[in-house]
Amino acid sequence: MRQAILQAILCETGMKLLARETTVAARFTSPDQIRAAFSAAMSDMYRKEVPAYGALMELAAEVNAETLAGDPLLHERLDETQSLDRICEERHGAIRLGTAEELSMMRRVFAVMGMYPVGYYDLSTAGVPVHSTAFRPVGDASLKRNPFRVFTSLLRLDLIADEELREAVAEVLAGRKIFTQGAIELVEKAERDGGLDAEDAKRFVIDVLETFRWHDKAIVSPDMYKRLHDAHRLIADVVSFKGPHINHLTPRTLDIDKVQARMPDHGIAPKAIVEGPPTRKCAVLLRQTSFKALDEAVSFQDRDGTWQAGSHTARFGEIEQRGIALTPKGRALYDTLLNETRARVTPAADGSNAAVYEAALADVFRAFPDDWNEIRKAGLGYFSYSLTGKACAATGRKLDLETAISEGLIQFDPLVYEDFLPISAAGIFQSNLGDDAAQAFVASPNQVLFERELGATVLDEFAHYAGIERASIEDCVGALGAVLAAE
Ligand code: OOG
Ligand code: NI
Repeated sequence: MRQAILQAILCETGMKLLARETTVAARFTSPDQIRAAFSAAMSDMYRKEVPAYGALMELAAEVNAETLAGDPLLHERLDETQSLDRICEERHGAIRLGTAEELSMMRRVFAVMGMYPVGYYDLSTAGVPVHSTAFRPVGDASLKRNPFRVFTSLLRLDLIADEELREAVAEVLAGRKIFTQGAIELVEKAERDGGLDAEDAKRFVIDVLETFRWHDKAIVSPDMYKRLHDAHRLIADVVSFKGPHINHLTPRTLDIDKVQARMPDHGIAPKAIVEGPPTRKCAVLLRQTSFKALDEAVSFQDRDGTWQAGSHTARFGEIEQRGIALTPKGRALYDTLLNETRARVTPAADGSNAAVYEAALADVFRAFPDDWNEIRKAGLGYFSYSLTGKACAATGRKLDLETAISEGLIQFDPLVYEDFLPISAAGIFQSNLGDDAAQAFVASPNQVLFERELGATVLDEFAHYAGIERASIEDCVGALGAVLAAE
């Protein structure tokens, strides 16, 4: 039954993962293991390159330990539902790509690590000329093993009005190779053989890491950099370098307000406000804050071959707190309330009205229930159901879910939101691209174009959460030996 539901719910990519899990022979290193190794290697690299990231990781670990010590119940529930190990290991990163070829190759690279494109994010509405997806593990076991995600954006050349510039950009991008030959060969090998052995997996991690590395020598002239930068800072960031440097890595915290408040004590200047929903008892979706991008020394080669010193700002740090995944109904309520708040107070980039914004946010969000059972009963969030262990004479009995819950046979826990939020993402982009970076683009979501560039469809996040929820109910009912009555 569970298999049937999963088959109905998971799209193409998810199915490939399931098929793969059942066919992979023991001689291969599992995609989950490769992903965990890659995430750790990336974190080590970024920590060396951006020391403030290390400081933020330490701060997050300190706050997480304190939060758990102060709340034994939280400790117990986390252990049961998502595991502490997972939270300490957890992080996401982001990259920005220039061409469809880069994006589709990146999809194949991530697939070797068990990461699949989930969701479509249009950021043109928020003044950033990109559209994006998140590559992440999709199965429950894979997420538990290591939930590393990479928010991946593709530059929208079609949104650059200046035709001459558009052509110059296309020419620079066509000339660069962001993957090593070794990485390409290993991807082809993994696709052909159905996996990589331990030795190849190790080489794969080392080779793929090269694509994400920072380069302090630009591939464009100082003049070209200026033209790109004047068109949009993001365009300069995507086009001027040999590869799509990882631009941030984000640890997960259990108390983002504490981290935001303590950042200055650790020598980190946070952005003005925390993006996303307000502080609540029952955390929903995703709350994020970041520190400003560093001004880094970069050299540019002139036409006569001489190198000129300059600088570029791109890399920053971010922290996130994750809450429950919302249903379409819950998400619509979230979007309405966020829009209402922003119609009342638009947060200023300099932080001058941060307190007023936060008060308005808290006030408007009182319309969103702050109790798990209320959220569940109103159909606003997704939950995972499990047996409480209470003995029951349920065999053959017709049982509905609510009765099973009220009789104490079945319990529910919120499903963690594993994805991103476009308005928050735009706020994160803006805070590190510079406050003057937003430009008015014609709102033009184009998922069809994105999927063509990607060479695959993206997984629908809502269908995915609904499938996990439904499968957990079927499991409980099956284990109770009962027949779930229609409600
Ligand atoms: C991506 C910004 C989006 C998030 O956490 O919402 C993001 C970028 O700056 O490239 O990472
Ligand atoms: Ni991020």
